Amino acid sequence: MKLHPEGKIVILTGAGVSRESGLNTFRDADGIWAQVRIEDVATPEAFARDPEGVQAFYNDRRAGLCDVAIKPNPAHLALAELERDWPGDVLLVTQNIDDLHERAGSHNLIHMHGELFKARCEACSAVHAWRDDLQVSSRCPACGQSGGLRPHVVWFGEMPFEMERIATELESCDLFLSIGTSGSVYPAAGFVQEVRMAGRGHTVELNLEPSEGRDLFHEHHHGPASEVVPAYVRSLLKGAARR
Ligand code: BV8
Repeated sequence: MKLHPEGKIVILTGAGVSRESGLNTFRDADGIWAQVRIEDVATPEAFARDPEGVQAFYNDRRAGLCDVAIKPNPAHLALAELERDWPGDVLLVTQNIDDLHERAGSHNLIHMHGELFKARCEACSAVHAWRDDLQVSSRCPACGQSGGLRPHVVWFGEMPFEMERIATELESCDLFLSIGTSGSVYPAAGFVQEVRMAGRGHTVELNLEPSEGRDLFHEHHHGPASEVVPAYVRSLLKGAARR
């Protein structure tokens, strides 16, 4: 596949890219949804019904992400290097709510499902950086009200962030990489279809195993992200340097 060195690259990542950093995925045998039900912890209805239970679920994951052992792996680092060294635009859209892409050095980044280290006030909509536990009694630093602070995370049934910007980028990209995602959650799982319908971008899946959307990709590289992603980025950058 010949990619113009000024070509625009859009990358989608999922939980698989953070697996080798020590964070659980969702649908693997030992995944998060094997331990808790989506309906109990990741919907607005669950939060209305059991705010303490939902806060505890995210407090656990937020504390886990603060663990010094959790750090970017070679896949995160390779994607940051691609953004830095590729002559064209590189946009990274992640479904992940961890901060490993930022810590690896990625800047042009959209957290379409929100961020674990942020809290949003349902009373005044202010969004705050937040690394401690969130309680029902936690007060919003902006409006002072308690009872309305929630994780700044997109639950099932809620609209992901920056969907218009993502749609525009998908339509005009020359290369779409899907990394570490099972392709089972929409609208993210539909991005490859959007690229194919635009009729321009070359689509590549880099995943431990074939995803649900495997047949929609032109190219596949299966294996651990920390191996297949750096190898693929090296081949892209070598191709750009030759021109
Ligand atoms: C919405 C944040 C509408 C919370 C998450 C059709 C169209 C639109 C919507 C729907 C639709 N059909 C159904 C829906 C509803 C729903 C949905 O998709 N349901 C599914 C279950 C069928 N979608 C929604 O509700 C979305 N919202 O549609 O809103 C709307 C319209 C108008 C107005 C208002 C609303 C919102 C979805 C977002 C939910 N939030 N996360 C949190 O994190 O707690 S989703 C959750 O799943 C995570 O974000 C996660 O990232 C995402 C996807 O999972 P993956 O990242 O892919 O992880 P998974 O474990 O599944 O797979 C890991 C992969 O990695 C595997 O393939 C594995 O093989 C691989 N892997 C493992 N190890 C490695 C590896 N790869 C490489 N290396 C390794 N070492």
